[in-house]
Amino acid sequence: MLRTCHPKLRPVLEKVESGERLGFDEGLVLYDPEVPLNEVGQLADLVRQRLHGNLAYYNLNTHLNPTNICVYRCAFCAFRADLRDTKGYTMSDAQVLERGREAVETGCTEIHIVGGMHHQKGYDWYLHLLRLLHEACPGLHLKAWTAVEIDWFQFLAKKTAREVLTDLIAAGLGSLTGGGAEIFHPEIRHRICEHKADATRWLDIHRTAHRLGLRTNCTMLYGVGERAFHRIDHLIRLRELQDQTRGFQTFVPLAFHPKNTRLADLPQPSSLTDLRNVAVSRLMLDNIDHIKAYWVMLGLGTAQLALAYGADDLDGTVRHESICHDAGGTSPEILSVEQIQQQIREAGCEPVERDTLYRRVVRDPDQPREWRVAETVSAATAS
Ligand code: V47
Repeated sequence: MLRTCHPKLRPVLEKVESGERLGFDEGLVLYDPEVPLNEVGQLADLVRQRLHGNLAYYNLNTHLNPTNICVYRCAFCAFRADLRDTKGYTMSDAQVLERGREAVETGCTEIHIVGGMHHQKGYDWYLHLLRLLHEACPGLHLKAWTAVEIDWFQFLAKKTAREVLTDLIAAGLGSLTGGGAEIFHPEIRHRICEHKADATRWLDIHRTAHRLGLRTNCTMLYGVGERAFHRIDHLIRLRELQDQTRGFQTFVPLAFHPKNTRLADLPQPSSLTDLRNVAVSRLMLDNIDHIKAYWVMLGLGTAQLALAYGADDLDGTVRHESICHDAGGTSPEILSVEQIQQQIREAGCEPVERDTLYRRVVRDPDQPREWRVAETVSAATAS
């Protein structure tokens, strides 16, 4: 382990080595620019190895954004459109089904569904989309919607979160994505997305989902003008909910892409900032199993490096991603299985294909599109 370290990091190091939880002020130390990134990274890597040994996870997935038309005007979003914008679209049932079929044919285990809050589409349309996909592709895990969408569905249907989630589960929902969390602190949230679900709503919806037995993910969007204390506040709010429910599977730090957004004058976070966020999240979120280095947002090189800074998951092969690419993201549109495995191997880890719920996936090499779940991949089986 670290023989010498920056004096400010010493008390944090002792706590991490003895497995003690870090507090708010220790989180701030991790973000202190005087504290070398490589030291914070080594601490995070120690925690990652304790949890996952040498394993790093990926899945085969595709994205589906049924519409980009959205009532909200989040300052960081380049994806959304107004109804009459030339780039505005809403997919037909046939297009949605085609996306599901393509996912099955390419061996995907998961479809990641998010989109705009379309003011001319009723609650029934969103339910119908899940039913359609679930009936046509029953083996595909539908990881769908953010808490912000659930909040919108509640408004449309005049139902509680529990009622909405129960309807969605009956229609085929498998889990919730972690999007829409942005930065919880009102000083920032009110500047970048004042009208949509606030931190309390976002957290309450995930709490309700967890109590219904749904697993969910969680995110933080950084680089939108927030400071270190806003990020630590965000991470601690997630950690507190996780203490109550244990329903979060993975945390995804999302690097802001400014192009085509109302925050276009902000710089895109550097790779060093990306790596520090990965490492700090691994160290602060001691009760969330996985930290995802989402290569689409981080770029392939940084995502690969992140596997040595606390991350243990690269997300998936991905195709049809729009949110990051509309905002100037230059990552490839898709990775092949061989490419994502190669990324992981080059980082010195052993690639493990997982399903959305982090169960190991097994495939017959002669029938690569077919798959089955083998066992739960957990800390206990990792080393
Ligand atoms: O909710 C929007 C963010 C999220 C931009 O759950 C932006 O496993 C950067 O949540 N620059 C959507 N970020 C993506 C997301 C996600 C991705 C991968 C895996 C999972 C998971 C979740 O992206 C949005 C918002 O927070 N976002 N615009 C932008 N310009």
